Amino acid sequence: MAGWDLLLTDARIATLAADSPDYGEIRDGAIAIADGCIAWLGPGAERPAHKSRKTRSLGGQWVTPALIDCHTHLVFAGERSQEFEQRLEGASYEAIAIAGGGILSTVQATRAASANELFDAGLARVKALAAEGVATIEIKSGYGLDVENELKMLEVSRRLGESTDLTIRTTLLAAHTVPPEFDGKVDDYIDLISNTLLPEVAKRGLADAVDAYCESIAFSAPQIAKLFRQAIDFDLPVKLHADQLSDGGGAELAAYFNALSADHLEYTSVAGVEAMAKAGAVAVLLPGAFLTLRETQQPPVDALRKNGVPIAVASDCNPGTSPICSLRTAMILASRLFGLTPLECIAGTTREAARALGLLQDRGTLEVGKRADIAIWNISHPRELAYWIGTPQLADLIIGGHTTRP
Ligand code: DI6
Ligand code: FE
Repeated sequence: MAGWDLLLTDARIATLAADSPDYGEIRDGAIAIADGCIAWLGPGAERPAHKSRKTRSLGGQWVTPALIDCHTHLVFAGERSQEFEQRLEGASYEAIAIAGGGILSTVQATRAASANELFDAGLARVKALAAEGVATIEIKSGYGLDVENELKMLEVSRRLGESTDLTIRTTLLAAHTVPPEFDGKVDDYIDLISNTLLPEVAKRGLADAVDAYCESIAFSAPQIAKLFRQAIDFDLPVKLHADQLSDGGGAELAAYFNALSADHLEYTSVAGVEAMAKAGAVAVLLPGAFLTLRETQQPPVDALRKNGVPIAVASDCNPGTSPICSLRTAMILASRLFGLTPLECIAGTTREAARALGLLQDRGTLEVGKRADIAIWNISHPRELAYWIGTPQLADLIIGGHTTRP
């Protein structure tokens, strides 16, 4: 055997492994890393005698799986503080969208921006997330809304993955809203996405999944079903913005297509939750959007728990409904606004977020064989990660076995 590359000793490990109780704590633990993966992990006293090129004592610091932000729209140009102000003066998100503002104003800015401008703006946001311990980020398109600009957004997202140590997963969200060119011709737009854009995206390997916005101000269930059938033909998994502003049967639609996740879910019914449970879809809760839209309708957290639906938490970083480039803030808000326990918040940004991206087999928990994506914290218990507001607690971030200083 070639030996280990790095050995972490004297660690308090929260493995978050699904079959461990609570945080999966290992006291006085050690983690051995080889070829970017966890080669051994357990109580230090049981560690096999094995050579390691480097050894680092953590002096009792806590480690968790690196965090995963499984729902963001962080590649965009411009900002929407004016719309934020309008909403506080009484206008609703839907009314602003219908009047041509909302998502469409970001579409205008994003179309006008060069790939390099979008890259620079995206990189700053990726770095902000990494500074809090995030090593994997999902980024959606959806502010281009034509072939050229959706491809531009996805290419920029791929470049962010190639230019940083982080893993970036990309999602085609061309069905985010109807572009002005297709006003009154929604079915034609769905055809363009399904028959022209999607095949090109699949051919060039630019997306890892396909998403859509199921809402009265966006797309109907039959329109999305048409797109999802095509996605599945191209072997792309689907996910859905579901029941955010009204119960449009989004959870049921996502379940029908075996979606990786259904996201938002404020208005989802118990029947929708049951359908998700049967399909094994993850519920991605987005408290940043709930807070910013000053929503009062709570997602059905108790029904999700009762039915055993896995719950993930994400930032939804976007300029309209969640101008929050901080996964720690999303965890904190999920505890305060939705009543998630600290353990649910942490599992929701590690294990369940990995599950929501279809990546649980190689990340999201600290277990032998998984990627060595490890966050080292200055805390006395992991529950503090959902407790302190505005307190940086990351000591170090190891990605693929290497220390990364974002
Ligand atoms: N729901 C959201 O919260 C974001 N997209 C979506 O479908 C909002 C995107 C935006 O307003 O720019
Ligand atoms: Fe979103």
